[in-house]
Amino acid sequence: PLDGGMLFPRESSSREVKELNGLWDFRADGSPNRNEGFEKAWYKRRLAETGPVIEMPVPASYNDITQDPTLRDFIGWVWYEREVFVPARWISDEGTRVILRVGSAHYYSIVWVNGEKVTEHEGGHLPFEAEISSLIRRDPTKPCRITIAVNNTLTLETLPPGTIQYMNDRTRYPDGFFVQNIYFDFFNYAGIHRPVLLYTTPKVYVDDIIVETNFMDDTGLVRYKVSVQGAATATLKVTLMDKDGHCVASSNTPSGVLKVVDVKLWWPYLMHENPGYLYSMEVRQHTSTYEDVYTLPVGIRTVNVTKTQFLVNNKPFYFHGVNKHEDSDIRGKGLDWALIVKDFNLIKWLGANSFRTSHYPYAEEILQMCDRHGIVVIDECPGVGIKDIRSFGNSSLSHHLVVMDELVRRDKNHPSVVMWSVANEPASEMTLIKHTKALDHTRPVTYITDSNYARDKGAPFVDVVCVNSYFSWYHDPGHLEVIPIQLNAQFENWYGKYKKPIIQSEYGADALPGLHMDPPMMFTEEYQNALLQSYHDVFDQKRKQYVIGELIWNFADFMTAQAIHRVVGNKKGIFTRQRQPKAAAFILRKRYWRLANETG
Ligand code: GCB
Repeated sequence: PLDGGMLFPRESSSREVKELNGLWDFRADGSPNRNEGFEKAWYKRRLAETGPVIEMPVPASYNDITQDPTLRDFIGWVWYEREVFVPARWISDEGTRVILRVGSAHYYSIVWVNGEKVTEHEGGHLPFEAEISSLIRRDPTKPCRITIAVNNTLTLETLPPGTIQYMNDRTRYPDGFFVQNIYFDFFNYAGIHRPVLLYTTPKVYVDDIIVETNFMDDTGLVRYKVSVQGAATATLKVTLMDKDGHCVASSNTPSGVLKVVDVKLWWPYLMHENPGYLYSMEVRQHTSTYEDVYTLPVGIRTVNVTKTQFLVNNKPFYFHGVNKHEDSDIRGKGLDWALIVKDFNLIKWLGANSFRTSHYPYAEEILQMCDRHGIVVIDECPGVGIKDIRSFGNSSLSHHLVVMDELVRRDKNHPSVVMWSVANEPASEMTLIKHTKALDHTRPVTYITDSNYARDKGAPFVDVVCVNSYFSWYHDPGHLEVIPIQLNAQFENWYGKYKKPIIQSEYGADALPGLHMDPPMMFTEEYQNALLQSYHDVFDQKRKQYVIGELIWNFADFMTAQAIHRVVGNKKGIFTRQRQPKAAAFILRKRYWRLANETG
């Protein structure tokens, strides 16, 4: 169980937010043991006083920002620092809590304020924060110096895991040479990937809200629980408002059920003329001295799974969507609003109604857009590349469980999130699935498999079977004619054994944009088209039975480690990395709009 909530920082009449995005001072610790920063306590003084610094944008991966190949491929600690003036009113008002929050940093982070350590956090993709009120009050005349050291080393204890391999043969490798082995297929981007900010709350504050929704006939039911910190008793007022700001239900207890007459349900994109309907739940709590207001968007919907169907609001939902990555030129995995909005426009243009957050939790800002636009999400944790590590042991599993705790804590209230994925192609699943089900009884749980249906250890425990397959690509390369028989067999075997609905969670082929051949050959746009179409023919036979979705691998080309099977990254995108369509994008567009009309 985690300590406290992790509500997304929002401004309100009682809360202020100050973004610290922009240019930070930066230095990679290139010393042989990567430990000079700690030995010389770089956090104690300004970073520029302990050695050379460069300017580094936040949020962004640092890898592609400079012309230096050692920084692109750097493994170890990097140091970020910036100074900020904290508004005097925040400091002088003893009733104000000031919290420093990092949206995500990749992977291990330690944070100091004015040379004093305030927190550390293991793992990327998820937020962490520290209250720094007393620290900034100690010397209110000084600007506040924030130092963040981030280490991207992956080991058997991290998620995703990796190994460090030292090459000690001095006839073949330079002194100190080592490599970071990874077991996943995307570039190991690092740095501060999401916004860093300061925000305030009053001393007595709304710490967490849990919302579960349901409906009966025309009445929506919002079961909620509010936790308040900082006072034994506080008066609470919970108001649910519709889009026009009209109160539709209210209460004054910390937990309860709000009843909404003539409910407007949250519907997926293309399933309803008004998708993504959100109410606002205003939680207002006060004591004689403090008042705090936090407003949470709430979508009222249900999710259920039968033997053959996935139901949203009791209606069959067919996933026609994409797998994504947080990935783009220059900024790597750094949050970028222009990219986010462009991607949503492309998703809608495609007629896609869903995506899977392969292979890690995406920014909350993205999930909020999904809530608003009705894009359905399979929310995946960073459990990727764990099958290939034979010695994958308990220490990693216990960290994996904590990551699931943090993921559910962060994303539990998003109506767009309809299912948790505990891992991609893992080796040991059962504990994770049970743990996640205990954390959230309202959502189905899955993991993504590519293993043999007969040997699979996790399938008996999941609600939905998610299968990746690459027929006529990794298997029988160049032989498109195997797809009908192999894909049919795949579906029949999995369904036959487990009697659970199936999502084709990955399928696809690399295509270099502009490369053409007819008859099709691998890596041409024609081959990608032909492969997708063969898959689609089988989907169409099975989708009326128990196949409940298809997610193309991948929405866009993305960067990977250098390898002989990757030509500047993975090219299975239907869009290029710059988000221009390949021929396959038009095939999927036609198909998805047809599916939307048939099933929507
Ligand atoms: C997979 C992985 C994905 C890879 C993809 C590929 O099964 O889940 O991360 O990128 O195959 O293209 O090889």
